[in-house]
Amino acid sequence: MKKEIFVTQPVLPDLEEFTELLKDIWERKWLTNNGKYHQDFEKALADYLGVPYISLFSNGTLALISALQVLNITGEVITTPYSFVATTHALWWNNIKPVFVDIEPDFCNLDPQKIEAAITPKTTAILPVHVYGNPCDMDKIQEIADRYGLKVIYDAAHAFGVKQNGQSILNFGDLSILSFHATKVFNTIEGGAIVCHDEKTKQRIDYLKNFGFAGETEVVAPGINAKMNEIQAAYGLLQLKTIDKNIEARKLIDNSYREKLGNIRGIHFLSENKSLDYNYAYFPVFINEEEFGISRDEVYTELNEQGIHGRRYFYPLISQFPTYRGLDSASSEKLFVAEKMAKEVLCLPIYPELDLEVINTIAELLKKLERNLNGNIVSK
Ligand code: T4K
Repeated sequence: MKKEIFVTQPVLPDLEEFTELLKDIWERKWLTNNGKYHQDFEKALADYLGVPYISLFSNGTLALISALQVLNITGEVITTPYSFVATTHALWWNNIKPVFVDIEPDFCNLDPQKIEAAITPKTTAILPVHVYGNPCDMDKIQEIADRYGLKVIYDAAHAFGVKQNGQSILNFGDLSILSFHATKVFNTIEGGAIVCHDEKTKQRIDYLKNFGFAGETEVVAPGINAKMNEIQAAYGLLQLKTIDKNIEARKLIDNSYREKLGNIRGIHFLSENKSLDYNYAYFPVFINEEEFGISRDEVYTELNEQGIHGRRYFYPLISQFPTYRGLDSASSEKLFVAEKMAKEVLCLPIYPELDLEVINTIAELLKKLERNLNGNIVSK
């Protein structure tokens, strides 16, 4: 039977080392609520990422929902339609109106040139996403935010460990959130975090993720329960041991895709950003039907039939889902670039243990599928 290849596969920590930590947790009987491993993991993570303060969460979505509460965001928030639904859902759960703004074609991030036109008296914040781990134009976004008195919360779910000119991109904006879901570059099975710049804000985040408790009998805010437990924190501590090696392995795969698919007409990649320490979270290709001869969906189906399961991240656009499609900002003509990218994108498998042979198989298949402009299959 052919082995099924998925878009990603999680890396797990060494089972024996994890078992040792589990034995310790079993003895301690301290399972959650800011235990030893939670504290150790927070410190180790802040250190690894090069950020001053980080608060662990049970997942990235709760981190996002809570980040909006931390800054008391209300009214309207400018965001991107080209992301995972959780980005906009976090606004919805806070009773905030999402205002979609188009993306730029180089990295599929929110287009700063189009933000100002979407600002109204009700706008309180900007919620951009570092899509696929590539940084947004953070200087321009901050300039606009400062001019209009807006907060900036980065959805950095894909951006674990990414540095620009040697500086963690998590240090930009007012807050950044991370996801440690099983499908991410760095996983704690489920998990997430908020990165902030000062101790007071960290304190508020920590109250909010623990029902608002500031002491045994004192509740300072209508908080939620979004704490990471000890087992996940211990698992996360072990994951830090191999993360560099895993990112290095992803880099090889990225390079190999670029080399093997680079000269197929109609297959495009995102630009390479030379100022980055990148994490190679995803490998999106964009299939231009006119140039390639067949559509992205046909390629997606063909690959699936060969047992290679790419994913169309991010199609459909969030603005096309029933909850959001009635919004003025969801109309197609305003989201031209996002619609084009969503129609063309296919994220190919990338994970440290991926057999490099799979890349050859994908390259061969794409070459077979590529048609010349008269509709004939190009013979190779
Ligand atoms: N913001 C952004 C920009 C995000 O991308 C996300 C999450 C969030 C916020 C929210 O963060 P979290 O609350 O999730 O922490 C996946 C993930 O579930 C989701 O975390 C992620 N973004 C999104 C981009 O991708 P699906 O529905 O595509 O996952 P699924 O289950 O189809 O998994 C994809 C493939 O991964 C599977 O075909 C096989 C493989 N896989 C998956 C799991 C769960 C494994 O091999 N092992 C596993 O345990 O959403």
